[in-house]
Amino acid sequence: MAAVTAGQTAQAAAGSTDGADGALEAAFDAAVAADERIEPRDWMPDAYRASLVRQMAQHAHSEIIGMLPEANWITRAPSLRRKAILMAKVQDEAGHGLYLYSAAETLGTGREELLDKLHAGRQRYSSIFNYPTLTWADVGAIGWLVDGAAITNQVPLCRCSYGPYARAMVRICKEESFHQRQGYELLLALSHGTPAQHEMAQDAVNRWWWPSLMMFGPPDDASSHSAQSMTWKIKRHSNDELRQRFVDICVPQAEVLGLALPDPDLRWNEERGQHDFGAIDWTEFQEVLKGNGPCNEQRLTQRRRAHEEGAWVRDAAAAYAQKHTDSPNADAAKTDVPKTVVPNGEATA
Ligand code: BYC
Repeated sequence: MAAVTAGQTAQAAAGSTDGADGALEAAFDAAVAADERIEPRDWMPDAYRASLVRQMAQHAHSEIIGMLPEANWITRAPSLRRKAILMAKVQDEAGHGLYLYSAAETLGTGREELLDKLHAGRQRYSSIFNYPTLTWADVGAIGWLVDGAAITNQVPLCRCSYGPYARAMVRICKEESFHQRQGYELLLALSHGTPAQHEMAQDAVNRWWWPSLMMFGPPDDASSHSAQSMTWKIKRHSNDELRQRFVDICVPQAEVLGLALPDPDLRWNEERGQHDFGAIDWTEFQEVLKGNGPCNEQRLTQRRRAHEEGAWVRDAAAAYAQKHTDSPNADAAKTDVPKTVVPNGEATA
């Protein structure tokens, strides 16, 4: 963002007058209105920073908790090909978590602090990961519906006003597209397989459809953060707008899959040019948010255990980094960039 410089940020930190604060806020508002990106060293309102940390932390936590239900199926994947694909997908989710924790760090909130809050149950992760993965078809339903909903929600986040979050989302969305396709292809194979496989695919879709619609958050009139987040261009669309977009995308895809969406009220509305759909059970959503979903306790217990069991990896990485910082050759090592040989034979740094 050009309008508010690092110098101005320093001035604000040094204790500016109300007038100077007002000028910084006006410059921030103008930058957001002009669709410029806000960068880590730019001045920003405290509430903007806090809201971003809240959303980005929840998003990062969802990525790493989201690894758990699918990872359950790695050992039971029905072929080597399916196992390799699923392992790659689960690894991608870990990577997404890392991009997002790093992006949150640019706002002055460390990964340790965020993980502590997750493990203490003081920060949220997506409601969707509190449902069980009962059969292999659930891996397909998660890819098609859960990753599909995630993409619908996240593509607009590539234009989020906060630069590091927006840039992280570009790569995440590309990878999520691959995830969605793998789920769709898996369900297509099952749906056109034996009657038992078809039934398994239909059962998975029946169980994941409604929770996927809840991923977009509460209805607009109950969404406490939407209005402010949209003014700040953190969010570009409301929860209900994105939910509707997702339903409209899924209906023709379900037809190609040969699977029914479990909603008797789902039908095309000629006048609106969109699908009408049935009422969502918001009581269920609130219960899951309160910690009373089918797997809330199991997910958090597993996550805490994974964190404890990974302590030796963090310790080893820290010891390795320290060894290289202390080494007399540390400075030389930093400038010793390996050379890459390009096909025409030239070596580049
Ligand atoms: N689950 O004012 P609202 C993925 C909370 S995909 C739990 O509308 P906002 C993945 C909300 O935090 C999933 N909590 O909030 C996919 C707030 O509570 P607090 C992750 C929810 O922020 C495949 C309250 O309800 N994606 O990672 O304006 C494989 C009121 O809501 C949920 C993202 O996080 C929910 N579904 O809008 C692996 C995308 N919905 O904080 C991984 C980024 C709402 O006041 N996030 N709440 O206590 C967003 O776009 C927005 O935060 C939301 C909610 C649309 C989710």
